[in-house]
Amino acid sequence: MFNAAMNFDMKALPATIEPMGNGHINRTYLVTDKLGNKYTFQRVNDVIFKDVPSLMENIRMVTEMLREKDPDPRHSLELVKTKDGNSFYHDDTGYYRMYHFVDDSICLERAENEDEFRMSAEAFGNFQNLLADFDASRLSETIPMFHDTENRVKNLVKAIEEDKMGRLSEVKAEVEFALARAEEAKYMKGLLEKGELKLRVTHNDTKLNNVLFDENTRKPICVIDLDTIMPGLAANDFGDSIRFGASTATEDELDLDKVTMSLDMFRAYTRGFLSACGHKLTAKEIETLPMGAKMMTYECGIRFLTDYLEGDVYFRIHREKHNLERCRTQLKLVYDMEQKWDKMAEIIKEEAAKI
Ligand code: ADP
Ligand code: GN1
Ligand code: MG
Repeated sequence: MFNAAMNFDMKALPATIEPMGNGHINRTYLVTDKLGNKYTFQRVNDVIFKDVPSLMENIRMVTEMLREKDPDPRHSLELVKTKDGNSFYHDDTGYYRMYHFVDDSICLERAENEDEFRMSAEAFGNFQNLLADFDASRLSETIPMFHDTENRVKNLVKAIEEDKMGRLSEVKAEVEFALARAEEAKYMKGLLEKGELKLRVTHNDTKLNNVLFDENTRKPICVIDLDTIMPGLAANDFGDSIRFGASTATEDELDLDKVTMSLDMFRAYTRGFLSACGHKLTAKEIETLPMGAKMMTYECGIRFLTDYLEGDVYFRIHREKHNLERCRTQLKLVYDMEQKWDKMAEIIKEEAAKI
């Protein structure tokens, strides 16, 4: 890591490198140089992201645009270039990038209260506003069909048929639950194809730990994890946040009785999101927000299940059945949303009336 870090144009030589964060995809480190300056240093997962140079070009363009619109250095990520002026470094150990560390920032795995969650919604809603006039044709698709839920079902069916690890017999209940909802997986795509929903430039990975908060004020300062900025649906950005942040437990909670979708958190997020970007959304986009929540949760559940069946090749795991445990929380949340469906729709209506 030291060798790779040495290629970046830091203010002094690197002194320490320590692992940081809880992302499932990249390897993230905190680098401190000999003058005490801090940097976020990442090895980008090039198994998942097949074209890292194009991905880094997306990030370069987007971070430059964000910086033009809001020059406060704490409000957007800023790449540290390599000594020869590139936005990433590549050698036979992988692809690396570096950002200036955002001072006095923390990442939250759980919101402590509704206010914090509402503020994270404002951060993601504003982020979507800032990207609204970004020309989508300049962006590469970093993971094809990323939120094509129907295709995610196809991948699950393939994993079931192959049963590479011989794990299928252990996950019969999860498979049955997932496949019983396969038709619904086509719903959002159907609306898009009929022209009832539109593509926007979206973040696509809006979990709470992809926003940096100020450690003193506990207010959001900066949206991070820009790897999946691509054309997408507003309801999916809304929904992925609900999936993670409105849950009453962590993504890998073992006691499923603890896992429910909090309607109070759902309302708080809705309020924040609509206050930030609701005026730009069509009536159909607003109406489909609950479906975005359900589909992002369902999709994430079946992605964890597929990965478990395929031998844990995508998401980083920390224990043997981690992906299965994560899958179970997501499917429990889907079930809980189904019980609360009418209430969710009502909350959306009530909050939309206030915009
Ligand atoms: P991944 O795709 O693996 O999630 P991220 O870019 O989201 O990669 O970084 C992984 C994690 O590292 C984040 O969820 C967060 O916990 C932590 N992290 C990244 N950048 C910072 C930062 N500037 N300050 C504090 N934590 C950070
Ligand atoms: C991954 O990169 P990270 O850890 O923020 C994943 C998301 C999933 C999430 C589940 C590029 O997010 O799509 O929703 O895990 N990111 C990618 O926690 O696949
Ligand atoms: Mg992340």
